[in-house]
Amino acid sequence: MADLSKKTIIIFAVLVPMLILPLIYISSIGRREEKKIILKAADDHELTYPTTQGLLKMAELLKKWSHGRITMIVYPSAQLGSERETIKKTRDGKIDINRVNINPITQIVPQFKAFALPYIFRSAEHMHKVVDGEIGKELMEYLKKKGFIGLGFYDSGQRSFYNSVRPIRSIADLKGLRIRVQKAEITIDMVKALGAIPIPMSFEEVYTALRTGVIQGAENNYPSWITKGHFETAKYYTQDEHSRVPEIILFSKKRWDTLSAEDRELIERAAKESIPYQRKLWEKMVEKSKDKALATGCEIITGIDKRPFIKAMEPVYRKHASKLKGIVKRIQAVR
Ligand code: GTR
Repeated sequence: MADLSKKTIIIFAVLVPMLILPLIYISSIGRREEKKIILKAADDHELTYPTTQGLLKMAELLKKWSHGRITMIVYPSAQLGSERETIKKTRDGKIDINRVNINPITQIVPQFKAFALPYIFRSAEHMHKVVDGEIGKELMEYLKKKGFIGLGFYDSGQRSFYNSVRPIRSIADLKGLRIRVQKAEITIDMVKALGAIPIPMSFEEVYTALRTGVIQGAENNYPSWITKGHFETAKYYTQDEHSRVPEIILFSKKRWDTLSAEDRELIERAAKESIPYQRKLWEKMVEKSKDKALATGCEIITGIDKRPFIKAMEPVYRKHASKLKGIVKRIQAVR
């Protein structure tokens, strides 16, 4: 009898762990794998551009902080589609993170027109105070109802006109020029108000359209003019600095809702930390782009009288700003 209970104890002591431990191990693998997260991120600029670099910084931080559990894969150069297409895909949960410009977002959340209005920001500092402050936070809330979480704003400098026909020194020089604009009502109206012909098309189409003469010019910041090769045809860049429309990091709300509170917090923190990094790179990139333009024989027109340009924007303000319920006044009051 004593022998039997001894045997039973041995059997239990050896066999039970032999059977149970592998089961515990297998189920723990399952749990670990379940927690692994892969995030797909889109940008329409190439790998070396400050916005893409900002996303790569985010990816690096997420990997480090999650000890390799969260992988963020950045797809540059519009590999996942044009800006408009990727915005739709982000809403549908097919892309998790998307860095886009605010101009196309104004078509989804009209309140963002406040950031796209011509000459609304006095300086980079003014813009940073507004977008990083209460007004920026308020506008992010509207995004949620449209399927997005806004994680922060990157710099995009100032947009100005460039073209292949003549140096633009006054509004009269813009008359009749076919100028590509982003697919946003506010940019279309701005170009019309200056007497030029707005031609909406995607960013990816601009290079060929300039070459073939479908358009004679476009408007963008210095880095985009250079990196996308537009300067090869459109050699005259006029620093009229009509807008300072920031970039935004969007997260798909569909995917967001599936993440744990801890992971959301990590993602928010990584995005936040990537912002000063991107902004620093931005300043350097602007200088580098100007140097390249001058070295390749482009003409940069500076010191123009901006007052007539500002005045010409009155109809754009009447149409787009009056519906913004005081946001414009609040932005102007930010010191
Ligand atoms: C750039 C912006 C791009 C895209 C582009 C455009 O400044 O970074 O994402 O919006 O302008 O004009 O389409």
